This record gives sequence, structure tokens and C-alpha cells, in this order.
Amino acid sequence: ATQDELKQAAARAAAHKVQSGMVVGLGTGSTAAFAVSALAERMQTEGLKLIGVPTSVRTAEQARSLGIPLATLEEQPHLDMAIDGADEIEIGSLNLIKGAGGALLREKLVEASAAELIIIADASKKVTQLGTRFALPVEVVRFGWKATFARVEALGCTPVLRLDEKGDPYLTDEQHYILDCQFGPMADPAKLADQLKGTVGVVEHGLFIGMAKEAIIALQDGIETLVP
Ligand code: DER
Repeated sequence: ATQDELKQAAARAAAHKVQSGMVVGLGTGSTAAFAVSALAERMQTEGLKLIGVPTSVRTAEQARSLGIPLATLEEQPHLDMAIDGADEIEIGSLNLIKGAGGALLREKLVEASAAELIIIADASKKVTQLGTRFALPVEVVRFGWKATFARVEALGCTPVLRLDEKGDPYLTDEQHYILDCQFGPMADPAKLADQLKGTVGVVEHGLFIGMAKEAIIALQDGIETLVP
């Protein structure tokens, strides 16, 4: 199967966990987009009833175009479930690195309000230690960002300001900058998460510690479900 077919298989498996009447956090990224499509398909074919709370403008646009009723987090502060992708999934802890799609702040806010977070991915996202494959995205306010850059660097990484396709600094939905930070393999992600949140100018980061209830992973020969 192609990587897209694997992502779609994981996405479909997660979409089938949604029951009518649920309020569901809709993640961001290519795998999450397959889950949004799968939910819309179930609405058509089975009459599934759900309310979606999107984690980004682009997910809101996709969901709206597919006829999924949407609500804001203020309107729906308690979600039954959230479905989202990840960049790295640490086997055992199920701690995550997320944020390659630039939506980590709204994702974390929505997912912190969900009773259960279901992560969907192809097997390439599984790692034995976080920081193995991906830089850690860190969202910073624009004001004084170079001073924040230096403070984050002092935590032991090489930050890189994320640029958009025009070569300008990438702006998140909340109008912040993102620093992609190479920390290398992390011995204590929870400690690093606390250090980052204690750094002046840092809004949020892509370490999702202890948030995932399960991870649905698509393998060539089937689906596996990982739990912490
Ligand atoms: O940016 C994000 O957090 C996305 O969920 C990302 O981590 C996964 O994106 P992908 O499904 O396109 O790999």
C-alpha cells in the first residue's frame, strides 16, 4: 500500500470510533484530513450525526466544504474525542511530537478539551525516543522573537525560523512565529516541555506529553493500536 493508503486506513479506523451525537476535535495535516473525509462519508452513508471543532483554518475549510457542522471551542468546551496526526509517536509512552503542519497551538487547545485523543499515523511516525526524526516546533510571539530565539537555543538546540513559500516568516492561525528546534534524541521530554513553557516569549510547543489515549498505526499488513 502507498503511504496515502496507509494514512487513509488509519484515518478510517479512527473515524469508525465516532458515535452519533459526538463532538469531535478535527486535527490538522494530511492524515487528519483523511479522517475528516471519512467522517463526512459516514454522515452521507450512515446518517452519522456529529459536531466538529476544527484545529486550524484549513481544517475548518475542508470540513465546511464537506458539510460537517462546526462549532468553536467556546461553544463546545467538552469534546468527546479528538482525532489527529503526529510527526513522532514514542512507543511505550505515546508522547508525541506534533506541529509540522504549523497548527500545534490550536491542536493542543482543542485536544486538551477532549475526553480522548486518538492519534492516527502510518508506521513511519513510530520512534523509540522523541527527537529522533523531527525538529521540535516551538511557537513564539513575534514581538522580541530574536531574544526568545536565543533563550530557546540556550535550552540546548538549534532553532530555525520557519519560513513560508514566499520566504517570509510563517505565520500561524494565531499570528505567531514557529521555531523548528533540533534537540536531538530526548532523554526527558516532559522536563523539556516544562522548560519551554517556562521560557519568556514561548507560547506553546509540539511536545504532547501524556495526551494521547491511543495511536492507530497502519502497517502494510493491517492496523495496530498502541496504548500508553
Ligand atoms: O502538524 C501537525 O501536528 C500534524 O498533525 C502533523 O504532525 C502530522 O501531519 P501528517 O499527518 O501530514 O504527517
